[in-house]
Amino acid sequence: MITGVTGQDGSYLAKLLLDKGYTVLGAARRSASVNLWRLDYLGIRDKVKLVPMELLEFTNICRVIQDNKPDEFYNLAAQSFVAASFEMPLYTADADAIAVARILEAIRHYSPETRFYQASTSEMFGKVQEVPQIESTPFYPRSPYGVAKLYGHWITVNYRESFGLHASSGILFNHESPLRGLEFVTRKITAGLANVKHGHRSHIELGNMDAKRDWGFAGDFVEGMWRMLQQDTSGDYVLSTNETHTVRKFVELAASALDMNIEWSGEGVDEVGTDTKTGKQVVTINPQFYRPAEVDLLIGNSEKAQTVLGWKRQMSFEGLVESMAKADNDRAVDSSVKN
Ligand code: NAP
Ligand code: F7E
Repeated sequence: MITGVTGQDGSYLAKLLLDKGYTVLGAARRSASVNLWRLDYLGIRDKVKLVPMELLEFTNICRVIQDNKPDEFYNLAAQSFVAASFEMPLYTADADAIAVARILEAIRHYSPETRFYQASTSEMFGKVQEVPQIESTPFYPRSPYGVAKLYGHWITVNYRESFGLHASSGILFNHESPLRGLEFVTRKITAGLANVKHGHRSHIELGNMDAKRDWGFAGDFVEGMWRMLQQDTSGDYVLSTNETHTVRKFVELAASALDMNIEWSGEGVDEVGTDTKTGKQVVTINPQFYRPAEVDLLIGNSEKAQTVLGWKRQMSFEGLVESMAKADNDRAVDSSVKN
């Protein structure tokens, strides 16, 4: 069972498990029109059995777990956009923190043999206390999202230690793909620049260009999630690429994959990126995209995952940016994406 099956990671994980011969129950919240475009993109829409599940509704979670008693339960559903968490701190706490306790309680009572995976995050390191970050690095979250996820992490550890559940927490650094949501900076850049290239828009507006992230490919990271649940004992694992790059660097590589060449001028809110091939200003800064508190630098060390799980990322940073830019170029050609 996968919660968040309609999201980026949920869809890649569903594909991985189906390819391994699993029966996949995809827990999705009720909506007037359930968002299945990622499952369509991967060609698995008809292979995933959708089960209605709302993170905020304990009775719903209990019934679903009692009825299905899944062998493995991956909790990927969340309000996952950091910027939105500053506007919706209470909802984010309910969906990203308390919901984890709801699920663990239901597993404890109705299906204690179920192996549980919690989608924890490098955002818990926030204002980093050491470089690079590993499993034992002290946490210092910088957003309501990071704070909520920290509860989700520790309640997972606590149910493992208190009740003997096979409950693992994956502390995952940023992972992206052509299926990333459009509000996250990577997809905003690749979709935005592809649409600039094809004349659907004039430029893109970004926030903090100096932020550094450890960006990997989502398809590699879901493999690590699965490996965690195949271990005899549960635990906590960092998954990362062990490299870090600025947002500015991501823009440069995406532009290059789209046959553009960015030259920077100005500083801070006056910084501008010009495509030297057309002479047009294609990147400007809008302080609206700055955050009340920022995570300036993330870089992980996934040595434990490599040693214990035999996990290592496969796709390079450059390959990731190129694959996202190419996918968005194709989408922009048929002009169906205007973001
Ligand atoms: P995503 O694309 O934003 O997907 C989030 C999923 O959660 C969607 O399927 C969404 O359903 C579902 N959801 C949200 N609120 C819900 C609710 N109240 N009840 C039921 N379902 C709900 O996120 P992602 O990038 O795949 O990330 C997967 C998980 O990993 C998240 O928990 C995220 O916080 C965590 N994480 C992500 C990264 C990363 O870099 N991607 C890194 C570390 C941790 P709808 O389709 O209906 O909106
Ligand atoms: O921001 C900066 C922004 O929104 C990355 C989620 O999956 O990974 C993700 O969280 C950086 C930040 O991702 C814009 O300030 C500049 O420093 O793509 P993002 P995130 O906040 O790192 C973690 C690991 C998760 O767990 C989360 O669920 O880019 N930035 N300009 C911008 N960010 C956005 N979104 N938009 C901009 O215009």
